[in-house]
Amino acid sequence: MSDDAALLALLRVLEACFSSGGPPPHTLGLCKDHPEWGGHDKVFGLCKSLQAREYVSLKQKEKTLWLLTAEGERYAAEGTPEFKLLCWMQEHHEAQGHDVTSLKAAFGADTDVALSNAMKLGWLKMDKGTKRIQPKDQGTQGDPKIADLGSKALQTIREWHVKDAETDEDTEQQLHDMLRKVDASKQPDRFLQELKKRKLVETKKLKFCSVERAEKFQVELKKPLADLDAKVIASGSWKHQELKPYNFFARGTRLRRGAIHPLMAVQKQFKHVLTAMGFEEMDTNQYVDPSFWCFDSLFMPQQHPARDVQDTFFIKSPEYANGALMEKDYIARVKEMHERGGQGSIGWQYDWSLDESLKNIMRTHTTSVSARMLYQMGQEYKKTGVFTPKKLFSIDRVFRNETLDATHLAEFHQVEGVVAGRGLSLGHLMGVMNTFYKAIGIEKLKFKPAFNPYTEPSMEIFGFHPGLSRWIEVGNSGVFRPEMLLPMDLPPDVTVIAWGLSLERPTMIKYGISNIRELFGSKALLGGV
Ligand code: FB9
Repeated sequence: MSDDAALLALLRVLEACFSSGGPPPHTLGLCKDHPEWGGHDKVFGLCKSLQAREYVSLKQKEKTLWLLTAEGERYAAEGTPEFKLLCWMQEHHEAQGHDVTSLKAAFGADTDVALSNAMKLGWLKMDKGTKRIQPKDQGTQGDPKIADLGSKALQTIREWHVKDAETDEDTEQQLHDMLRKVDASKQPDRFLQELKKRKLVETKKLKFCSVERAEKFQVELKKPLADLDAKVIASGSWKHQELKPYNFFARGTRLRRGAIHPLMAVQKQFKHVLTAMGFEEMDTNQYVDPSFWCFDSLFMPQQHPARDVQDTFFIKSPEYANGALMEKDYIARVKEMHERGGQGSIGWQYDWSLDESLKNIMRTHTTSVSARMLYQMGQEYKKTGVFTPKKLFSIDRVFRNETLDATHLAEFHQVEGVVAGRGLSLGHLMGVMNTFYKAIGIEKLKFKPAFNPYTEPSMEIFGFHPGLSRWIEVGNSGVFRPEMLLPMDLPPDVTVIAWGLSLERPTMIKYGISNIRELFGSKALLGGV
């Protein structure tokens, strides 16, 4: 039956109810009298629809229903286990009584609950010496002298529930009266609670409503005019039609539109925090770098495992950077520092190769950009004799030849903060990181000594995440080595502190993403987060 047909049928029935002068009809009775309308939920919906047209007014009501559980249905159909056990024991009479083991073997899984309830009901007695059990009253087969009132009570509740679900009256008192007839020795409400405790019955709240005539009630479905177009206005037909009230609270059509990528949302937050801390953003739009800036300028020896193909993407063409574009004196100072050290360092004591340093790679960290910036600061100092302290940051893609898994891709976005100034120490570094991480929601930090090839000392950073309620690794940090800074011609008392983290890890935590692949490609969770 279509909704309009059902609505018209309902209107006719309501017309008859309202005209009869009787009590207002309710959805339970309407549903019982008209099963063809598709059940109570459907009838409830039809009445709501008539209420929206101001044809009727609805009064929401609620009642508690008692109904049988699956176990209760079984006991109502087959009898309670305690009654069945009593009958079995009377049929299999043993003068000495029965031991529990033989009862379990003969009676099965229900034995424990049967014994416990039969003892409570006083149907059985146990010999204190032998622990053997037998019926107090040895009835005869077919006449156990005892009635299975539990099962009868369940049958009563089951039959009552069918009627109860169709009336709007509060029928619990009538149910009590019927249970008194089953077992006058029990208080009905206690009887019900006992059955509920044994999970044989349960209660359910039933919501329904009474239906009363409203101002615009009529036994026809006039569709209020929803769209006023030129034709309707010109013809004047709108004058004879009901206009649908304007719903100022209707939600607008959800527009399919773009969404800020989660990574970009977090990047924006981090940039805001770092800028507010006085950091300037470095120019990081060069993904391909000569190994020199990623490794050699950071005093990373050319044998370092991070420079293997297992960890780094080498560019096939052009395989080498143009060395002529780089300042020869600086390269010579880097070569000297790697081979023989100087100014207190013994260097790495190997034959440093220019060709190796000119191999082009996908940058493995944005620290290569930090190195370029620090070198420029050194050149500025050399030229002007003035050193200007700086706070710099970078957030951009870096590339690692990693084994891919749920938390690692061949690239990630590195966040790096760098502070160059005279006499900076680990204490300054801890202070800067406390400020930064507090601003992104990590109030408590712990620092663990670590090793980085280009910083000494170095620290792993751990933060207590309030949402995860546990400590997590939140980055790495350190003081750039003098062997990295001195070849840049920076003043000898200038130290540089730095720290790094990723964008992906905080983003995955923030948006509850467990697989990093959900952040990229066609599966990226854009509108969903
Ligand atoms: O981001 C990381 N964890 C993290 C960061 C922020 C965060 O925010 C909270 C919700 C608010 C939560 C977690 N990590 C660094 C730690 C781990 O995820 C780690 O397993 C993965 N690390 C990456 C390296 O993977 C190859 C994250 C990435 C990382 C590690 C170190 C640096 C940069 C990125 C660095 C550095 C550095 C050190 C010294 C000087 C200059 C730069």
